[in-house]
Amino acid sequence: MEDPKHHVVKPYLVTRSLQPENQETPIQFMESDSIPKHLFYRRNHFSYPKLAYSNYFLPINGLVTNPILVSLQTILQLPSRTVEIVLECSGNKRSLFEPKVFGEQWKKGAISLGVWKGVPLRSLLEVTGLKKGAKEVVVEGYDFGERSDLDKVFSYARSLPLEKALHPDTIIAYEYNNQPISFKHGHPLRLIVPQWYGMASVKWIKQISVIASDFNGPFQSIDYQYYPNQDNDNGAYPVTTIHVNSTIQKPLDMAKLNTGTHVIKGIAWTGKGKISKVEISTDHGDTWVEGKLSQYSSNYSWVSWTYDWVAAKKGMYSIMSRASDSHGRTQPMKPVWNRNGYGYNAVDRIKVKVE
Ligand SMILES: Nc1nc2c(c(=O)[nH]1)N[C@H]1C(S)=C(S)[C@@H](COP(=O)(O)O)O[C@H]1N2
Ligand SMILES: [Mo]
Repeated sequence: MEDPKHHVVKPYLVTRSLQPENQETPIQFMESDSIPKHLFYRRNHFSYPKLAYSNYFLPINGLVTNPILVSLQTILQLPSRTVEIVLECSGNKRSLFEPKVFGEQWKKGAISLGVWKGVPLRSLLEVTGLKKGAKEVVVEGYDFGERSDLDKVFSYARSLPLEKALHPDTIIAYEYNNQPISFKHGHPLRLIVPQWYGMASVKWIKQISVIASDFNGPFQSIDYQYYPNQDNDNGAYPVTTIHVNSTIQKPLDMAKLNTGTHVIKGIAWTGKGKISKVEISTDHGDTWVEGKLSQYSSNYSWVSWTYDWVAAKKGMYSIMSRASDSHGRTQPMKPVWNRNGYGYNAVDRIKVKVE
């Protein structure tokens, strides 16, 4: 007898670059509401860091009354918090911008969903206390390297305004989906910032510092800014909250289908409130019908949606999905173009041929 296990067909990460390693989740083939760690997209600016966990301590310093050096053991013993979040790279769907922009040419899979467990950053800042004038909390990772635009070595570091740093759901995470975070996703500790694009969720935390001014590291003041213009930096503003968005998972783009009923399905998510509706169009956006939304599994998760489409006539169809959230935000027909290609959230579209 043949072992049927030999014929199980599985999805894999899709490689965008190897050095550093950037890979996307095969989002079209994700059925569940949680992405297993081996299919979680990977976004790195540098080579993976080398660090010794055996004697890992986390320093928290700067404008605090009691600077501390916390051990991993101590962190694991503090009261924990669990958050299920959509982590989306702000460059997700960058390849769809027109005119095209430079950078990782992500398709639709620089996004994942799963459960993180850790200690609220707030709890640690309650231990250290904050001095007067404290404005931002800088989180630095262990990874570092050169940048093409500056002749110095930088580590990956980002700051949060105090308000976001002190939100109870902003956590220093040590587990993903009930297991220690895997190395490539930030072991032993990574920051998790719900509702903000992924750049905020710093992996491999080396140090946390409280500062009195706006942090101006290059991953904050040069990268992760929306630059509206091609030739100058006028009007730049920082990338923060995730835009309202949706992705069609089925059918696949350019699929050939029979006449008959087909389930159109996908996911929708937002960084503000919740998804209130997803509309689907099968006629180039002339008419729209509401899809059926699944239950929210938690405050910050995505929702799945479906629509039973009766494809009666042969021909080519353009299928679109358009999500709206409880803050009155709706996906625009055209994306807001910006030089670095962040925050793409135009209505999602595919084409199919019914024959
Ligand atoms: N230390 C460090 N943290 C980082 C990054 C990085 O390159 N180094 N990339 C950021 C970006 S841009 C994203 S989208 C997420 C990706 O997290 P993942 O690789 O676990 O998917 O991590 C963020 N945190
Ligand atoms: Mo990202």
